[in-house]
Amino acid sequence: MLWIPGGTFRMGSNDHYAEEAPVHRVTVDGFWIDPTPVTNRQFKAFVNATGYVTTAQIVPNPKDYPGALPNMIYAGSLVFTPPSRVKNLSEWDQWWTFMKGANWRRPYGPKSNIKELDDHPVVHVSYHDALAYAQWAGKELPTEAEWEFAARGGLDGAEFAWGNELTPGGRHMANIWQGNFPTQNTCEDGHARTSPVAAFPPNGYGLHDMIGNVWEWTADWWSNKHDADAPKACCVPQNPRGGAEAESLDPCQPDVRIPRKVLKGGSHLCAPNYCRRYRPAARHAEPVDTSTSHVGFRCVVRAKTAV
Ligand SMILES: [Ca+2]
Ligand SMILES: [Ca+2]
Repeated sequence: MLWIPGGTFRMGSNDHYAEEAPVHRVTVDGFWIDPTPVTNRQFKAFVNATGYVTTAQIVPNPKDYPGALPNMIYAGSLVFTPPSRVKNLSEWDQWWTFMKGANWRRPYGPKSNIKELDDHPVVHVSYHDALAYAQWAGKELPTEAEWEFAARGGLDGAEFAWGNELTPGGRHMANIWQGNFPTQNTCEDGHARTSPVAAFPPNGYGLHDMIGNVWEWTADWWSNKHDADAPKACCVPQNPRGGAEAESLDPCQPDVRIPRKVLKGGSHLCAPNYCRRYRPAARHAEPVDTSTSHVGFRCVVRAKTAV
């Protein structure tokens, strides 16, 4: 793991999506963080040691999903399935399939496997799965503030984890999407789906894949926007822990009572024409039970405060 010295930084952005605003100062203590997302090789060691079964491998309880069609209640996970054409960019079910039998060992469905993917990030992990791994490893999941501070790599206020240009000198700095999402993936960065961790340059703190490749779970409950900046330096929040669980529920799905956590960093599906979330300030709400082919995680260890 790598040590991230604590500090005060400007969290969020006023220049993109509403949920990233406002920019506000936050202080975090120093902590250790994994240099890459957790890989299939690492997750396999955890499952071999514990017999752990992931959320995607368990048939859901219909009581948790009022209104769900009975024929949609099965063990599976969301797999990105590129369509040949789309009607619009607002209906995501045109490119996401809740695929029976998809899970971390079978990332693209029952006939797929991870034989060649040992060094790729583990995917199809719910928040519960990420937390179970962290606890087994004697670690924790980062808060959103810790994650964003680490992702910025010491470049306070910069647009990207590496500076203010998406592809400085034409160089691809992260595994994202080039072309017209979701029908055309030109793969100029060399990867259509996940990439081996550390295939792209590290940021200023030596961390790989903070941006792109896979979204990463954080420990914080979702909130629709950030708090206002503190009026004085004395009042800057220290080690903030996100919003309230009850307020993280999805207002568009009032019958479903699954709280949502903050995802960070964007993924290989983030594209300039659709989802410009390949930035440290970007954030996304994800229900704790949901797993997909583009969400993974990494862990932290906090310095123990002297008693
Ligand atoms: Ca790519
Ligand atoms: Ca990432």
